[in-house]
Amino acid sequence: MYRFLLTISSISTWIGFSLSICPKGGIPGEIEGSCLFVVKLNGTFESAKEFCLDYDGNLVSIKSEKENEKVLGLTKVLPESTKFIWLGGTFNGKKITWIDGSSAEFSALTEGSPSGNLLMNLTSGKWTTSNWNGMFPFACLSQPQQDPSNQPPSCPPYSPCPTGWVYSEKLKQCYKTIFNVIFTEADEGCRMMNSFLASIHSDEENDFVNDLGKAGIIQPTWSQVPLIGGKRTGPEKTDWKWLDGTSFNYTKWADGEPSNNGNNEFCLQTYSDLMAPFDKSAAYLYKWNDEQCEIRYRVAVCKQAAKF
Ligand SMILES: [Ca+2]
Repeated sequence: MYRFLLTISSISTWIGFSLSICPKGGIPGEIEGSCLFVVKLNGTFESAKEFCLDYDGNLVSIKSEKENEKVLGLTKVLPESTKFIWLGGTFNGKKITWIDGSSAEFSALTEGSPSGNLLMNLTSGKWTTSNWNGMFPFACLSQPQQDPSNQPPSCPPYSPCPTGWVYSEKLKQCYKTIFNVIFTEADEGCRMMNSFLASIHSDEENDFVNDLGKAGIIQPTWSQVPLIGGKRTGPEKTDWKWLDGTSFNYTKWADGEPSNNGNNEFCLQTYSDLMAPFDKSAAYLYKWNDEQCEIRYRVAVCKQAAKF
């Protein structure tokens, strides 16, 4: 779907009509060609900002009551327990500044709010502020694609990966870590970025993904080591698939795994760090464990093919 939209986008800019990169669930923004969408991942203000940049956009700015209603409407896809989302502005105690440079004539900020980054209260639609590094879902506003005829001559793309992704030249793949996710959020988050939770096909790739996902400390519990893109399809040890559809032709199971404890271990993680529950034994390091999908993982690794 995403690739399809990109293709439409390049053709339509060529014929002088603009269309932005708009993930599933996105709706047109106020400016023609812009796209407004809500991201279900929990992120800090900074990581949310970075996520929107990948879409050639910013955390959303709100210029009218109508836009405020639009954003609030989009948040209906979020779990009911979600109380706030990040908006793309900061309040210094006197005035709001939007990241994208929009004018701050409209405001729904609750009176008496302290300085901090803007959050929308999903019960009231009013805004509040946060000056601590909380994790919340967020809304992005991507910009219309520029008409190439108005642009200076372009250089060839300098990176085989989108901004914020890590490139492996040997593997010809791009990788990105996302944080604080259960499986469904991670799966959806990767897909929104035109990728999948990572599959692993060689010792080299296994090392790369583990290096990327490690915290560098002895981990006290399973939720702290990375979630990757394997999914159990049945009760047998060999009943596994990769979400990206590639062949499950390489495995790196830790001793006694996959154990399918309680017949409820349908997801796959890799011990990127030493694990305190195993007496810190290095025998498990960089090896895999089947685990429950509902655990909130500290980190998950997404993967997509490099552009060149
Ligand atoms: Ca297990």
